[in-house]
This record gives sequence, C-alpha cells and structure tokens, in this order.
Amino acid sequence: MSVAKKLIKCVMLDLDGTLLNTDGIVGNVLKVLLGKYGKDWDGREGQKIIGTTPFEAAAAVVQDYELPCSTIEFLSEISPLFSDQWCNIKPLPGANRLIKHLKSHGVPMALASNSPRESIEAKISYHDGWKNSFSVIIGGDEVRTGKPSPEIFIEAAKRLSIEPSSCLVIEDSVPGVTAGKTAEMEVVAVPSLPKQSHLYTAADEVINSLLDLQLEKWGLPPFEDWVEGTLPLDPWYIGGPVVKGFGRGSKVLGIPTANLSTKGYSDLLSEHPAGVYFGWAGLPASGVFKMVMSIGWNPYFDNKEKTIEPWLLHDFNEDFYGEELRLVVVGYIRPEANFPSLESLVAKIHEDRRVAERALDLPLYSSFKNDSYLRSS
Ligand code: ADP
Ligand code: RBF
Ligand code: MG
Repeated sequence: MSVAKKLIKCVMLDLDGTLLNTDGIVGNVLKVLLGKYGKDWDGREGQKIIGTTPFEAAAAVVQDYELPCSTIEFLSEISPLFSDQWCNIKPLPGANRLIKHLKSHGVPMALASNSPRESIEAKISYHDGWKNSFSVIIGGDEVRTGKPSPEIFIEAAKRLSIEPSSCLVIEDSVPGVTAGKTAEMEVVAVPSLPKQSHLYTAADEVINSLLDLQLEKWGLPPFEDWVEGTLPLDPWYIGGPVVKGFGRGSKVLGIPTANLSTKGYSDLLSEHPAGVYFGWAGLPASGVFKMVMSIGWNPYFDNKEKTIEPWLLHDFNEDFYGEELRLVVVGYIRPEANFPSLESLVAKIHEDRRVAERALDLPLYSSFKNDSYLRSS
C-alpha cells in the first residue's frame, strides 16, 4: 500500500463545476440573453469564465461581445435567468457519493464558492442532505476578494479551526487551484474542461472525475464501494443505430467497437465523464451481450470528438452497421489513459474485458441483463 502524501483533516469543496454540473446551464442562459442582443454565444468563451466571480464573468462577456450595457446592468439582467435554472442543475457523477462518504466518516467539509452566499444556498437546497453536510459555507460575497485569492479558503480553515496544511481542496477551475495552493493547502484538480490538464500543473493531483478520487492517498478513509475492480453506478441508458467509427477498432487494435452516433446525445455524453465503463448491450436480432466500452477522446489517438466505443463481448460472424444497439451502463472501471505503445493499450483493454466479464456475473450487475430497454425497439 502506498503511503499517504499528507494527513488531511478536512475537505474544502468548490460548488459549480466540481459538485454541480453548472456549465451547461451557464451556456444555455448566455445563449438566450446574447441572442436578445443579436449576438451568437460561442461556447469556447466558457473556458474564460469558469471559476471567476459573477462580476468578472459578466464583465468579460460584456467586453468580448461589445454589449451596449454596463457590467452591472448585464448582471441584473442575467441573474434572474440563472435563478430560474438552479432547480435543473444535476450533481456531477461522484458528488453525492463523496459527500455521503465524508459525512458518514465524520470528516469535516467546507463549501467555498465564488458565487454569492445566497446563490449557493439556493443551488444546494435542491440536493438532499447537502446543506447539513457542510460545517462551513462561504460565498464570494463574504470575503474581500474571491478566488484566485486564497482568502476564501483561509477563512474556511479558520472557521473550522484547522491548519491550512491539513486541508484538501477539490476544485475544477484554474483560479480555484491557484487559490488553494496560495492558501498552502493540498489541491486535487478535477478539470471541468476536457483536454486542459496542462493548465492545472500547480495542483498536487489532477484527476478525470470525482469517481477517480482516492481518498487514502490523503490519509482519509477510503471509499468502500468498489467491487472486484468496478464501481457500481446508477444505471444509465443509451441507444441508437450503429454508425461507422474511426475505422481502426478492428483493423488497428483487433478490438471492434460498435460506435453510436454522438449527435443528439451531446447532453447525455457531457453528463458522463470520460472513462471505461461496462454493462449490457442489446441487438434486437441477436440478443443481449456483455459489453465493455470507453467514452471520451481516446488519449492514445487524441480524437477531436468525445465518442462512445462499445465492444460487445461476443464473436459475431458479420458486421451489424445500421442495427439498433441498446446499452445499459451499470458500472465504471477506470479513467481513459494514454499508453506508451499500441500493445500496452490493447493489453489494458483486454484486462478491462476480463474485469467486466467477471463483474457482470455478480447479481448486482447481472440483474440488468433482463432490462426491457435492451429488448425493445
Ligand atoms: P468502426 O470504426 O466503423 O466502428 P470497427 O473496426 O470498430 O469499425 O468495427 C466495429 C464494427 O464491427 C461494428 O460496427 C459492428 O458492425 C462490427 N462488430 C463485429 N463484432 C463486434 C463486436 N464484438 N463488438 C462490436 N462491434 C462488432
Ligand atoms: N483508448 C485510449 O486512448 N485510452 C484508453 O484508455 C482506452 N480504453 C479503452 C477501453 C475499452 C474497454 C475500449 C473498448 C476501448 C478503449 N480505448 C481507449 C479506445 C480505443 O482507442 C478505441 O476503441 C479505438 O480508438 C477505436 O476507435
Ligand atoms: Mg468502432
């Protein structure tokens, strides 16, 4: 067993982009409001405002889109549009699990966000048990300067009477990581923007999603919900006709992956972190099969698009392009990774196959084989 890097006594959590999937909502609201000004919201701008204070975000948008209003006017126009959406923000995968786990082990948690205190309270009110789990909640309006200033984290530590060096910050944004490091805390980054891990080098660790958090590394009680190398998930469903992929699954790797179109699924795909998952696959003409798949950008090939690549664990005599493929995803195995060679990538995918095949025989997962979604068309 590896030795913990530090003995951590409490965890400081950021809210938007770390615990809550706020980014989609922000994009939708900006699209609508900028439309009224006759402007087109360009999603890439999102990168610029992640982790900033509401005022800074508004100022950046007003300036970049040359809006004929002041930052204050823009803020007062957009604030009610955001408030209307708070009930629609979903927790990010692993957020509920983390909060419940730390709470049940008596590890104090602080919620430290650049959002105003009132917005924080409103947002978390939609999530059972969250408010009572935090010993301290601090908003950007309760300190002189928001992140990247360390003030918000230092104040949270003070209120918990815990030394900064015994605090672990979990953050999705670059300003948040800067704030945590400047506060002399340990920082785990969970970047909310894909393929941007190079911007987070100041963090002590960069992980792909909260599902990959290893608390024992920090001297905290480890998660106990992994089962034979797999993490059970609330099952989720995706299906559609099999489309042509990159044309290399069988040819280059000897591992065919029956690609689903990503059009029309962008919301569903953005909800699920990149990684290796498994479950059951249904093809109406042939039956139900074990399945292991990757979701993401395939770091080894550095794709431009997030794809879903299911390998059905069965020998088919023919291709089945165009057929309706239904998937029930029941568990998680690991984050996507890069590999020094094609052989090592292939070896790892075969290991994933063995993990999935064994796990899917456990009652916990095998019951989903009979899910009616897999057989309907
Ligand atoms: P593409 O890049 O077009 O997805 P692949 O080389 O990955 O091509 O091959 C995938 C195709 O192979 C699937 O669309 C399907 O028609 C066929 N196929 C045959 N056996 C399997 C299998 N066990 N799992 C997934 N697809 C399979
Ligand atoms: N590609 C990667 O670059 N890194 C991975 O860690 C990775 N893991 C995979 C795991 C499984 C179970 C499967 C089926 C595929 C995985 N791939 C991974 C994707 C592989 O590169 C992909 O199937 C090919 O790019 C085919 O288009
Ligand atoms: Mg494929």
